[in-house]
Amino acid sequence: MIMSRLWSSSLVTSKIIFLSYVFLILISHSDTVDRSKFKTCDQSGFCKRQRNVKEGSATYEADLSQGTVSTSSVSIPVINKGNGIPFVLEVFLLEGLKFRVKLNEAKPLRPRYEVEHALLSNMREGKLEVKKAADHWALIADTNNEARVYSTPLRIEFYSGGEKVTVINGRQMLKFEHLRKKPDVNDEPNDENAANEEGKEEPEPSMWEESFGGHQDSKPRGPESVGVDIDFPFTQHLYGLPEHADSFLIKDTKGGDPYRLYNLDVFEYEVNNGMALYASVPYIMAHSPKNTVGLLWLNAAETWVDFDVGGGSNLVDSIVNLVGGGASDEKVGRTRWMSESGIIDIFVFMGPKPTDVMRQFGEVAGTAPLPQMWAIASQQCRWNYNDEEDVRQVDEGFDSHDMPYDSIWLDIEHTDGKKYFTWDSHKFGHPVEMIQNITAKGRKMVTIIDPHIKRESGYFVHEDALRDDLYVKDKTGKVYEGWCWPGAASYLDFFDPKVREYWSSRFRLENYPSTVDLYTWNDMNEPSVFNGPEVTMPKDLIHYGDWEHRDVHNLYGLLMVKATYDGQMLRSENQLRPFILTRAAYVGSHRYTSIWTGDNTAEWSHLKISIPMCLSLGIAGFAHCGADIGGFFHNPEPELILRWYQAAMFQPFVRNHAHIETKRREPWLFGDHNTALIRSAIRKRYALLPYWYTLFHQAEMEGIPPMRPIWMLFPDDVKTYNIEGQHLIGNALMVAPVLEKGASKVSVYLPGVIWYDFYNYVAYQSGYHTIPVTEDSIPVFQRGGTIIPTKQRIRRASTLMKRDPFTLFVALDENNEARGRLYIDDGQSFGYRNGKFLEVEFTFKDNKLQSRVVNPGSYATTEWVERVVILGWRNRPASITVSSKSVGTSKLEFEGTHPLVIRKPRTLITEDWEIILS
Ligand code: MIG
Repeated sequence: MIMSRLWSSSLVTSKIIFLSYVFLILISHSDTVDRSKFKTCDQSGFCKRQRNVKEGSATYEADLSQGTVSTSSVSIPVINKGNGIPFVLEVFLLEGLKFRVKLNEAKPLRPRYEVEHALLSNMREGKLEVKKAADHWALIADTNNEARVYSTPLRIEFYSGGEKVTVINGRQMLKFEHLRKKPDVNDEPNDENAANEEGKEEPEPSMWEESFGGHQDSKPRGPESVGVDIDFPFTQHLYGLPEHADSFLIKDTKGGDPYRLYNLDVFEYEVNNGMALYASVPYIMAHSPKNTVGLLWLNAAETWVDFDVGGGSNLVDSIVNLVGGGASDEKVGRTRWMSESGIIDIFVFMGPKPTDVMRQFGEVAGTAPLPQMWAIASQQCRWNYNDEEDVRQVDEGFDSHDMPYDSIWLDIEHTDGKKYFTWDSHKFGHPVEMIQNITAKGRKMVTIIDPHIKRESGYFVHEDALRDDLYVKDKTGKVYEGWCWPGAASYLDFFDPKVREYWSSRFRLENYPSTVDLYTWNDMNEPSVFNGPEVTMPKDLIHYGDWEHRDVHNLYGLLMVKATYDGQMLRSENQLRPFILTRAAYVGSHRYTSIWTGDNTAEWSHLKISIPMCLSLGIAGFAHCGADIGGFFHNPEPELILRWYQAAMFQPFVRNHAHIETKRREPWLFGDHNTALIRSAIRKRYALLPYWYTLFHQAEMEGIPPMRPIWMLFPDDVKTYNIEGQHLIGNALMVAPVLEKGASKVSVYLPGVIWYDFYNYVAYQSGYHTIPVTEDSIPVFQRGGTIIPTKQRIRRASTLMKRDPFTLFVALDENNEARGRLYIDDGQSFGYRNGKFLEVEFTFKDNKLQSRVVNPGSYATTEWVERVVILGWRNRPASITVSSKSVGTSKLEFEGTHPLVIRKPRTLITEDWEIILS
């Protein structure tokens, strides 16, 4: 403290110099997002009203005497003393230590929207014990977990292991705007309506209509926003809230705008800010060494979230902190959530460990299903491949350059005039032949299908939609007409079950001729409307069920991919696992689709941000996330695309994609030298596919994403909490990509005990290291104590490696032990859900490597083990023997000590075997 006061004046001076410097940089940067197209909180009526709420101003009280109790929940009347409006508070316990808190008006003027489709329908209830005290009820889940509802003033506290981990309305900032009749223009200002406004506030003009950027929002239903403070008294380390092009660790929003969640097509988005992007998942994790909790705010309307987590969101703010004597020592993470309509519906996942929270989230929102093997390999896309000849040449280019890839994608230009489910007859006149040419090599094709439907008579989707009433309507009940790629377009109302059924049927083979194994890219599903407010739909449009677009906006993309998923199931008659890539998403979209981070830019900062963006989406359920390799806009310099390839090969979803106006970007176009380096990067991905596939299976089973923040594995190592440029793949690999131009070294933090460079086998103790890098490498480490299954015979596509043998990498820990797992199945069907799979456990202990089939499903395979590489072995063994049913007992050839390479055990992966070193 004294130090900071003494230093403050000189610090302020230098901060101000620094600040002017930053302003100069900002001004000189030209290619940036047009911020004037998108609202700030101040320009969004409800956000402004909600943000004006002061601490301690809420006047809500719970009447415990009128509360009722059931086995898994309580229901308690609440009244807003300020205006007499009655509410109902419900608190539920779900099995597996999850609480749910719902607050709604007791007698709303009309129903308020409650989110549908996002969560699983079969959540299991827990068993609650309720202890009633004079001023609160304690809702006891088990000896370590409880929630307490306090009556006056209303607040809800959550305890885990004796620590208070979450508090709702602890700062008394609840503001729930009740539905009301529009005041008559002739009414006196002090009439009944005005008196019924929340608290003491004056009614604002923005309550009954507002406009932005020349668009009028008629707001016939008036103000109906909800907002409340939610605090985490145990930590300021909050993570997630995708999708933002920002750090994984959430930043303070004091002095800036709140983070915004409103699915938007943001042209040329910039990094390091909380502006809305294509996807919205109102979900965060709060983490400390002792506890981890997850918090889900289930509301699909426009949402803003404020964070008070220390540090300050911008320089001005940190100067204020410095002048004020430095940041305070308290470690409370304070948040406030604000949504334009709907109800308050909050889930608190009690942990206590990060992986517990992931499981709990998965039990509510579902998990990402295991993709087909090809989908986790490398994909090639471009806006656009021009014609069938172009597709053929690109496909052959991969072969002639000896680079594996698994799918080629067609963007919007492949259609007849942006009419989806059609083909341009000149450029793509023979889709069946074209696709068969691709699939014959074990590869797949993906076509884009967008939600805007061209208003052209004769286009079957449009005719069907008009005839069967499938489109979204405007507030007068007329079909809404917007502007998008096809020109005049209308939008299917995916909220209507009959529309979803119609959409799904479009994917039937007879309705979209080509081959069965054709897959789908759903873009523009925020939805993007070129001439709409903020490039999306007006909020006063009407959807199925008489809900305003305002209520359901963030769900539009989810319902589209859900219908697409069902469509692919129809297409393959349930034989093939669907693959969909989406741009827009909400809570639960991951049950149907993979995701990418949209239109990024060929800049180093965008390569860097791809890591936190996918970590953030990962903890929100999106196991299969990636960014356009090289950056969508502009042309990456060779060094950037090389480093991007190297990093992306260690991210879940891998796709090279670029804007129509960029130079061609196939991976052999950056000179022979770079071609070889990129080839080497891609081959590393293919070698690791068995490991990735095992992790994707784990994601489906346990809800844990393959790409993980380091603290997920090392929860008590606080040094991992701020790391944004490094991440784990599973629990065995640490990746630290090169993210700076011209870098010759990378600074790495390694937690735990011992790690090995995965490619040159150098051993590292835990701690900070500066790792030299060459052009051919980014630092990747295998953790001592793990075993990784790989395949080293790289072929043209992953599907062709199906029967190839395994090489195991055994990295020993300080006790000369290690373990690992392998999951295999046919890589494409749903057979694995009916036992057609195999799970193998590898253990190294007492100089013996054992392989045990722990889950002998009925999947039959001839895959075998061709090599074992042991890292951390200290002296040369006298002999090594293998024994199994199929090979009997025999001596093996080997060489080296570190690594110790054991050749050709030849054991089958389907049998138990062991290798003994003596
Ligand atoms: O307004 O389909 O993010 O990947 O290439 C642009 C053309 C529309 C946006 C997607 C991008 C895609 C492009 N689309």
